[in-house]
Amino acid sequence: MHTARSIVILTGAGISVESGISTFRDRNGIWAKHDWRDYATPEGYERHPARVLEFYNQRRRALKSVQPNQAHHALARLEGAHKGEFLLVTQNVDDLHESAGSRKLVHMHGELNSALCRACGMRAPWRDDITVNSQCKSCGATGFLRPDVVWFGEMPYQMETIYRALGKAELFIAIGTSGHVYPAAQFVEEARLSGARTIELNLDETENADAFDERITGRATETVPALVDRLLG
Ligand code: BV8
Repeated sequence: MHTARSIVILTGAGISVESGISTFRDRNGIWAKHDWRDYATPEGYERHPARVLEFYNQRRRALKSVQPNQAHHALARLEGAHKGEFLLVTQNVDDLHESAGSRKLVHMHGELNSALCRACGMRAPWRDDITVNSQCKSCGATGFLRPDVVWFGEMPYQMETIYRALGKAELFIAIGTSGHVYPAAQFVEEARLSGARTIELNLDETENADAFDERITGRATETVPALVDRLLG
């Protein structure tokens, strides 16, 4: 298996738990405290922009006090040592993969550290709070900035790049994702169609566990470094 020429990896909130960032659907997860319809949809934003902006401001501020964990570092090590093609697709909007050194990385659901202008479409790095009075650095419009994250009903980013990589994948690994959100939850099927071997790393059984050739149960900080050691032989 370590001879797999092309590897695609999908990560979800579970890989960041041990860095101190909550998941979405666990008992005390983000959606247990905030209704996703109010906080992660364009309609929710239109209804209460200030409330949604503050929800993301709090999560963006929290990034300043968390660090990547051994799972993030192991994936950066795999990317650096792997001779063939490699793509890391994350559903996470935190910056822990890039902080660990990952470069061949796609944030399909956007990033907390980026702002999007509804007036001109500008997407730009943004580490401060976004408020209803924030001004776009490109077009100068005030009050049109929103978090550059993909909400429900919005098209995820770089889907062509992702499907092209899945079409060539010989190994697909899903780490710390409940397999609940589409289209990410369908990537394993795409990879299988390309003949890839599929492995799922999670704390427990997920919704689409049956779609995987192999399932490794445990905490990401233990299972991911061990799998990377195995892949690098
Ligand atoms: C779209 C971003 C179409 C902002 C989020 C069928 C086909 C296509 C679409 C749909 C469909 N059915 C329904 C839809 C619509 C919808 C959807 O999937 N709904 C679900 C609820 C059924 N999908 C969409 O709307 C998507 N867009 O389809 O567009 C389109 C077509 C044309 C034109 C326009 C549009 C957009 C979805 C993106 C939504 N954005 N958030 C933010 O972060 O606030 S959702 C949110 O869920 C995050 O992005 C998150 O990453 C994502 C997935 O969650 P997970 O990462 O898996 O986290 P979760 O808490 O669920 O699970 C954590 C896992 O970790 C658990 O399994 C746990 O066991 C494990 N774990 C815990 N601790 C550890 C661990 N594992 C290892 N170690 C540990 N220590």
